[in-house]
Amino acid sequence: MYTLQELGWCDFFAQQVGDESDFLPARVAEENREFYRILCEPGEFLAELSGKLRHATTSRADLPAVGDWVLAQLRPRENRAMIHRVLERKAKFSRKTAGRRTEEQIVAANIDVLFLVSSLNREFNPRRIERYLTLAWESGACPVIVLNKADLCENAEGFRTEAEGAAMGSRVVLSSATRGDGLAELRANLRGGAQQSCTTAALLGSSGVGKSSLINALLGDALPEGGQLLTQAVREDDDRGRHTTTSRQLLLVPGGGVVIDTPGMRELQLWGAADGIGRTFFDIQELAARCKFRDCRHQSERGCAVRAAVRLETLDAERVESFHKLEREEQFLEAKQDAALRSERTRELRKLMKSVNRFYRERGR
Ligand SMILES: Nc1nc2c(ncn2[C@@H]2O[C@H](COP(=O)(O)OP(=O)(O)OP(=O)(O)O)[C@@H](O)[C@H]2O)c(=O)[nH]1
Ligand SMILES: [Mg+2]
Ligand SMILES: [Zn+2]
Repeated sequence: MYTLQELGWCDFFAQQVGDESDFLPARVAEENREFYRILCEPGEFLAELSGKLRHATTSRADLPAVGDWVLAQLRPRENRAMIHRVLERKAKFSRKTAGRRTEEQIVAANIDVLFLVSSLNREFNPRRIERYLTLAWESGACPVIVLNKADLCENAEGFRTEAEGAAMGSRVVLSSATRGDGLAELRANLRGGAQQSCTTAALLGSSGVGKSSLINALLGDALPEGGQLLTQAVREDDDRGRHTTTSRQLLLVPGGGVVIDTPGMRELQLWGAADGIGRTFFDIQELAARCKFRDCRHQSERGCAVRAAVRLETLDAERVESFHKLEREEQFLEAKQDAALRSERTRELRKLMKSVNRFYRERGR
């Protein structure tokens, strides 16, 4: 049994529900091909999409994702349910689907906070933090940088300073899932501000940084025996993880808050991140406004304020490189999206032409 509040329900979702009294609001806790594990007031159910909903969806992003609120019809005796509608999302963290397809993949829906987790060993990389931040700003959720495994590191404060350089004002938390550092701070972020509903946080980061370990530590005694999330030692030669978590999962934290565990991502490609780049690199944007030429590309132009800042060492050259790289990636993606849209239109036009031709042919008979 759950209350809607502890699952993260709020007015934003309530307002979307009309006179649909046959249906109950439920939250997607896990997704596995065509099956969904959903949580609602009466408990936990295994759900499928209704035929109508399946037919109405045109892209993968329209299908329910972990964290989504849906309207479902229950068959309590069988513990099964049918999903009829996906409610509009308050926020979503998306990336480009891994591989060659130009398609959006929703990593987590309706999140308020994103814990961007790194670990304080060879995995630590401010450039990766910038990439995560860029997508995080695009999501509508508030990013918090988490530097885990502080217990393994003698110079944790040094790492914090370096991370703060990439974070541009976002909060940075030092944590240790094994020793317990920072857990209170993470919990505080889950209690949220004035809103009456509970906060939802997703943990994102490379494999092996300790996302599942942090969740186990946050859930503590609330986990049933044997109910701990699976964790696994990292490879010794390079500190990388072994992709232990394989599917996304939503869990409730005792004392309030909802967390989403995610599998470590091998590639995090941008998806519609033009604004996110602007926010992540607002120091560079501000400098760019002072360049002599309005279309300055900060390469070798005269009067470039960005290059001047690099020369004066008030701006990190690698950060500028990271900015250029993400911008190029974003432009490339936009061009590909345009191409995909154009070929879609061409297909539609061809279909239309065929039916027009048929019409005239038949009339001419
Ligand atoms: N010393 C130390 N080890 C940690 C800490 N957090 C996690 N670990 C260890 O790091 C390894 C990887 O942790 P996981 O929690 O499985 O990492 P993950 O981020 O969930 O990895 P994926 O599921 O593969 O994405 C495990 O052996 C953990 O025990 C920490 O704060 N300190
Ligand atoms: Mg994991
Ligand atoms: Zn410039």
